Amino acid sequence: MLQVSNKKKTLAIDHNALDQQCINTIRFLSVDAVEKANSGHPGLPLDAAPMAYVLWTKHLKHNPKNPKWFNRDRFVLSAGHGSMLLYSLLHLTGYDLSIEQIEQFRQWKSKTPGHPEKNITPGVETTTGPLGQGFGNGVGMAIAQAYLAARYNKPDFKIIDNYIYGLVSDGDLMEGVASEAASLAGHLKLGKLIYLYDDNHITLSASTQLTFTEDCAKRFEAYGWHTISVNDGNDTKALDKAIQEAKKETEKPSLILVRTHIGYGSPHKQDTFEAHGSPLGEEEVKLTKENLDWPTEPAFYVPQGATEHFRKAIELGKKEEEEWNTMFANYSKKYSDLASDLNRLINSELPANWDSEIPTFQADTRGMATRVACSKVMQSISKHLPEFIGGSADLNSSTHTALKDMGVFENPSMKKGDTQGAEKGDWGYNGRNLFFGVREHAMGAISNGLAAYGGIRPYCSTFLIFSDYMRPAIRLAAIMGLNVIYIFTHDSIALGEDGTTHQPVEQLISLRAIPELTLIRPADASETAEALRIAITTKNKPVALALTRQDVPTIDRNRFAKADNLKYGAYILEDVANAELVLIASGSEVHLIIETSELLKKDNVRVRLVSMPSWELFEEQSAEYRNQVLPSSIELRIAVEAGSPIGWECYVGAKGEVIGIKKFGSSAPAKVMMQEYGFTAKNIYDRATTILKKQKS
Ligand SMILES: Cc1ncc(C[n+]2csc(CCOP(=O)(O)OP(=O)(O)O)c2C)c(N)n1
Repeated sequence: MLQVSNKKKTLAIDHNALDQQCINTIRFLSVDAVEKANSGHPGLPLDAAPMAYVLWTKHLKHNPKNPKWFNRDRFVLSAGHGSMLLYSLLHLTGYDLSIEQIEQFRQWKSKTPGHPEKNITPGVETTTGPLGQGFGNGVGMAIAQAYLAARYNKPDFKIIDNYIYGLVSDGDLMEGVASEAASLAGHLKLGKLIYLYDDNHITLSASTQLTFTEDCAKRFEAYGWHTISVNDGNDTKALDKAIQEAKKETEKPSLILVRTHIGYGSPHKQDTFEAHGSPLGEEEVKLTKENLDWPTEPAFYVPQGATEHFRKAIELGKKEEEEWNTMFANYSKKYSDLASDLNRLINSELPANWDSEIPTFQADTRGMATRVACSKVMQSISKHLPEFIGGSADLNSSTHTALKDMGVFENPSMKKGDTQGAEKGDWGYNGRNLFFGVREHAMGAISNGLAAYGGIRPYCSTFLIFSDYMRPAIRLAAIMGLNVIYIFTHDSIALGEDGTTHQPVEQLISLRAIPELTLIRPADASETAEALRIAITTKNKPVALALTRQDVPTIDRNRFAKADNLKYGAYILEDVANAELVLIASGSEVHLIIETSELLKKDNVRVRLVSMPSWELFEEQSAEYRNQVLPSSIELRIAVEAGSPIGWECYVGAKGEVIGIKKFGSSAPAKVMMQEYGFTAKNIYDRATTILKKQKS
């Protein structure tokens, strides 16, 4: 019988002694690691250890010796600040995470960073820490699960058969992104999604009484979720029963609301925000250990019995994976095409013919918007790539990102309806068009989950201006190296009449500021095709495309350099012997520099034209190549881009100029906007003439 002596007494529960020992092992490994690092969050592991223990030892299907086994259950610690809870579980159940790594919590180059990071710690499915993101990631994983199951399972073979579990906190549920994602998950009836809510009534600096008093069960029921309440977070039997019930509910995602007490067992800090994010302190650690009948010495104590119990996961996981491998082998015999296709997806490989139907675009002075060209290319590749699924935040008719005839990812009880993109094809979990609704932030977080699950190449789309609504998720995709493709259209003030609020100015540079994200702003239909080729073939990195709303000419590639030079990030579009001036541009402004060069040629100015669709791709090239395109010997350079000029200085040099935008846009037709903001061949010509004169004088 465990009796906790503290100011707010919690219920005394009869625990099985081994369970109790294991739970306390999780608790005190976490507490000791935080103490040693002198930094971290002990409160959550102390309160959530019982639910995590029940989930990980009685339900979670995983193979600690092969964290990448495809049919494993996924576990998302959305409350990433509780990272030590996850590291304790990974260490104890036998992942490649030694006790030394636990002792190195939060230290330079350890495998136990402050918040969980995919690719650093084996078994961490997604990088969390920014609250709410993990919640959205789990929804994405559940969509990926449902899609792949619908596509590859057969009545006699449940090849894709796993759950997505998550641990979410007050902070997670307060964040808007979680509400967006929860609303969609409920609508989609994602029955394989099960979240445990650590309902401890305390956040970082206060009690939730000040900020978060709604009835969460009712809120989630209204979203279409199945909810279960567990009144005592230490009641392992009730927790087990709740998870069992949640697994039985196949048509709704489940939220298990578990009433816990932050910093459980700490005589002076339980139920206070002081337990949230600072070490308990030496004396309080001692008192807490005594209070929970735990030896005060040594630190990082793991009883032999607990190790043996947790490590059963290794044998069990091995057996489960072997059984699955046998099933897969039989599946391969009966459904060889499906099996090899799925294998290809799991290994992130492309089929040989994936790009065989990408159109070639002929020179055309009227041309087409790059968003339209992108749509054409997407249609041409989508039939070869079942892993290519995605959608927009209610902007299909503007971004043109629907995959024609590829169906709609919907809960199977939905009747076909009006989609504005009028996609034919199946409606159900095998549909390939995702309708995110007007939920950009969740779209970003869900796309990360789709990519993190594996087997999927997700794309998502909205206007470039609303990339701001997705930024936290884009940043995490970049940190994780996830293959998400962002299709941002209406990429400049040239979108016209929608006006100031819709016209991006600082968005291109703010995306370029995100490390490990490749941004491509193609100039015409041909460059757009190449940009998509890069997006699909890029491994372990997100790629964003910035596309025009307005038509742009399709460049004559017999006269100008070939569009496949886009892969170098910047390339010489047209050259002349002994060039004295370089005009550089991206996207729609490339056509302006072409026009300008005609004017300058009449004055016998020797102009080199450079198309620069991607800074990041250019920076990947050798110094030699970069110097060949933008040689230091040509000091007069003008860069033109209908966006913030910030950053272009390094490409134009001290004597160069940037024609960009330093203020917000305005509401007017596209042509007027471009004219008023100086994006005319005449203005570029005048600026060029001025700097040429200055140099000669
Ligand atoms: C988006 C975001 N905002 C703020 C923070 C800083 N932060 C970390 S934990 C936390 C609140 C913690 O409350 P809760 O989620 O209930 O966790 P608990 O106190 O129970 O550990 C905050 C504000 C964050 N990690 N992410």
